[in-house]
Amino acid sequence: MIRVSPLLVVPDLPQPGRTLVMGVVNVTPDSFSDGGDWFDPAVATTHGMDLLSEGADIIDVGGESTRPGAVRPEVSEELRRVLPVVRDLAAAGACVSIDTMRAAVAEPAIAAGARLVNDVSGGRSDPGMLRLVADAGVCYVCMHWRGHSEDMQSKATYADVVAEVIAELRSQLEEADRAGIATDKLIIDPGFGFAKTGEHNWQLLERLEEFDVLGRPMLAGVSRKAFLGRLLANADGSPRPAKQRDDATTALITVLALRGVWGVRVHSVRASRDAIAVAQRLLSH
Ligand code: PMM
Repeated sequence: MIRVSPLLVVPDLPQPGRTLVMGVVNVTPDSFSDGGDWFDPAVATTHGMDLLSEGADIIDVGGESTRPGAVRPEVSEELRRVLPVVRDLAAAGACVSIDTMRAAVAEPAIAAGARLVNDVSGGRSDPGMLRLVADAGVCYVCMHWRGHSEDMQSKATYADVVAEVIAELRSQLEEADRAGIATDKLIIDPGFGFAKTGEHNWQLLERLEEFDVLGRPMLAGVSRKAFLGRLLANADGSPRPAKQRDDATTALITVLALRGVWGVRVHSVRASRDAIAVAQRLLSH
């Protein structure tokens, strides 16, 4: 049987008593799997409401693509994309997370109702981010990160990926602590696909329980990622297109839920909830 970590909880965020589901709303023209689908803020808000009705516990709103090679938008453009969506979803009662590396985006998003800052740089991109989160008193996803998308894959070199990601996350958590973020507001994320090859991602998944040493709940973002596309490659070697990776994503969500992961960040909410229900049933005895 798969080893199961205890299900940790984060005060101020939903506590459904199972792995929680964070539904992705990318208000971007260029995200790798759904770029352009929800680029209009009104369409993005409707999509967020649909994900809520499918059972999402948190809606993660982002306005910057982090696909390898992506060019960063201006701050004003990122704000234009995300703020109306955060405001309208929060006003409708959703628990909203803002996916940004910029304090200048996180601050107005928090004012508009976001309760969680999802910073894929884990405080390494914007020197003002950790202090802002500490002062606002909101929860914070601290993801393992080695650099911006344009050249992050050149940094995917490790002797032992699991040990190094844990060590680097530990120092990012220490910086968050020094900035004044309360420990119980911190969530870790190994950063699947960020400065990692497919093989690195599989090793992290195989040895996920080693992250228990950090003592914090884990969010995992594996949905539709390229390592699944390569696993499911066609006979000619071409990777499976992103939108046809949802079944494999769901299989992996079952494994993550059995391991007691705190939350999963996914595009397909209903399927993930079903996978988690299966895992919950197996874990209940
Ligand atoms: N991956 C993406 C964006 N944001 N946030 C967290 N915490 N973890 C992730 O793995 C993560 C993220 C990229 O995926 P997308 O383009 O489908 O949003």
